[in-house]
Amino acid sequence: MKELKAPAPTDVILQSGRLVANYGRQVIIEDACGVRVPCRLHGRRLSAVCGDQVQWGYAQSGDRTGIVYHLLPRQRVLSRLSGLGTSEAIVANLSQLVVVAAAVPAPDWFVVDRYLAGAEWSGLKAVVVFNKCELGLTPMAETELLSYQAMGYRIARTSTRSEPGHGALSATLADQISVLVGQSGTGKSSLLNALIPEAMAITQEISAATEEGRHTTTHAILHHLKTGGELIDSPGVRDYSPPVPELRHIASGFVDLLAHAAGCKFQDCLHTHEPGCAVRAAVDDGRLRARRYDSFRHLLSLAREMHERFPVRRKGKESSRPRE
Ligand SMILES: Nc1nc2c(ncn2[C@@H]2O[C@H](COP(=O)(O)OP(=O)(O)OP(=O)(O)O)[C@@H](O)[C@H]2O)c(=O)[nH]1
Ligand SMILES: [Mg+2]
Ligand SMILES: [Zn+2]
Repeated sequence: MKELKAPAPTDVILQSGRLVANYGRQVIIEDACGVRVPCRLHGRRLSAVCGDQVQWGYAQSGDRTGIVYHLLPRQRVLSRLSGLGTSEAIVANLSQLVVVAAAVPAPDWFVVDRYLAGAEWSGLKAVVVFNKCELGLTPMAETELLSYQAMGYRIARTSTRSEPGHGALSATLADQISVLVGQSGTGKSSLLNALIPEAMAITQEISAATEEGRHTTTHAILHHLKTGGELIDSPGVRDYSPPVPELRHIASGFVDLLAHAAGCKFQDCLHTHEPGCAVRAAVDDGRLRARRYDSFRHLLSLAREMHERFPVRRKGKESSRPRE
């Protein structure tokens, strides 16, 4: 279908707003008074995500649908690594990532680790939620949660079916701009509905055959919390990787690993095979969990593969230099 040509922005009285839902070229903007207005994006090159601050206006007086003309600069974005090795924004202008795992579907802790690494690289706070607690926690799940807590992340055990409910989660959300992320079917939309009943987000049972979620939520939508702050529900994933930085910076996504890296003999140690690596020593004597180290190695391999497949000009050569 041929796209209608929108008038030049100079003809239009522009207003500030925030994009609160994105359905491709069709979006919902919240204006300065909190009114939600259906809009479409101007031109094909403009691409916006939930949370974006925008400038929009009506092309003609009497129009019911507005047009978004400009995006304002983004702060703290949740992005993912695309198949072409590029960074794709998912949600913009956040303060906090809420990573939801659950008793079912079986938790993929590597996915949780990668969200946490992404949060570190984007300067976002992070909370780890374990939902469907009334079904019980395996010893492995308990160990993982306590280990995230020991790293400094806030954790919350929740259930939308029974006590302890979602009180601990609610406290972590006040005055934050948070996004719920994680595997499909962990109960992100159910938690949103428990916290904000007016949200009326669609939820759906996980598949009995595969014990995986059915990817029920298809678009990110922002909702206001009564406690102050906002909560964004987002589509669940099967897998996730953040955009990968230079190899030597991968360790900064793993706060427990980074705590040991200062003791490595080489300043730009990659913690794989270098002599005098304090990180590997910590894994060997049990001070650093082997599963987290494996997670780090997976992300390092992915980064290496991406840098080889999609080379970019990088400053300096990665080399090992002894500490001064
Ligand atoms: N037993 C139990 N089931 C829950 C709980 N919370 C949610 N569920 C169920 O889990 C299923 C999936 O919930 P959703 O809220 O749709 O999950 P989601 O994470 O939003 O899924 P996607 O939108 O696909 O990412 C539904 O059948 C919910 O009723 C809980 O605390 N306990
Ligand atoms: Mg959902
Ligand atoms: Zn090292």
